Amino acid sequence: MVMILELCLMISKIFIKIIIVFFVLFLSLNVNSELIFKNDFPKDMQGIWSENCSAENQTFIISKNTSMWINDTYVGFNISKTATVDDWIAYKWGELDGSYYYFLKKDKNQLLEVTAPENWDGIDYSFLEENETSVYNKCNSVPSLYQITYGEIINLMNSQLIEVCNNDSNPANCINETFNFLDVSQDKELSVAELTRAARIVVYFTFIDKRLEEDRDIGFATYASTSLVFPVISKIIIGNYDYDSSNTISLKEIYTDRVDTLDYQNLFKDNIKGLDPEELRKLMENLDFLRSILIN
Ligand SMILES: [Ca+2]
Repeated sequence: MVMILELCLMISKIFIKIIIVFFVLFLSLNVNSELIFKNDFPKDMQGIWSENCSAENQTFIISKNTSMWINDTYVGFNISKTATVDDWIAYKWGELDGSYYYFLKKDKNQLLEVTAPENWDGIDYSFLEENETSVYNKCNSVPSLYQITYGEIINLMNSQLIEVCNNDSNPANCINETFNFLDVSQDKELSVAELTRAARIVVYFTFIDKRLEEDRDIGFATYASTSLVFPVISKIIIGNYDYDSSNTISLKEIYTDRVDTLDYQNLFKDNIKGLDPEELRKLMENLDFLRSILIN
């Protein structure tokens, strides 16, 4: 009798163990298979990193919700939220041919990075221990050559623009924030220089970002010539829109061309927040027109 009782107890103990093991296994599989990218990059990972800061031939910049990788043969800008897996921070990097997963971890002052295997199943995390780890050190600044070449994009990373345009459901806020970002002098007017900067950003994302080397060569040629050619085009744009002859263009002036019955003074006092969809559509059309000039 005692033996049967003991056997029952043993079986139930084993059964409970099996259940626990299954539960833990199920839970861990479940957690692992559902990478939910919803966090910002942790504050202590935001900044400028490099395998060798003093060599100035590679930089990895992380902001709240973007990252940028630059070296001699590649440049890419990525908008990403992160997910937490144990003590790793995961983020997804989009390329023209698909997405890649990267895992970051702080180790004292250094940043460690492991790349998930190609066609990763999202379940097996053994690569975190087995794959090669890149080690980055914190740098004080972006290499000056990269700063000169990609300064506008690096500023874009550190602005509110991407967050507003990605998260805010009201497109008017995105347009407003874009104008604010482009208006470096903060005088509510876009000058030739500010429009040229806008054109360089458009050229970067159209021809250079994440492109293959031969495509990028064309992009860089366009990028460089933008600074030479675009001031002339800017003047033409401004010439067509500059109703108060300020040699600059305001959001109000872009808008005025198609819609002339609105009370702009009051409209722009409130930072175009009160636009109804029809007004907004017309504003978009005008901005689309601007964009087509910038690209063509
Ligand atoms: Ca300005």
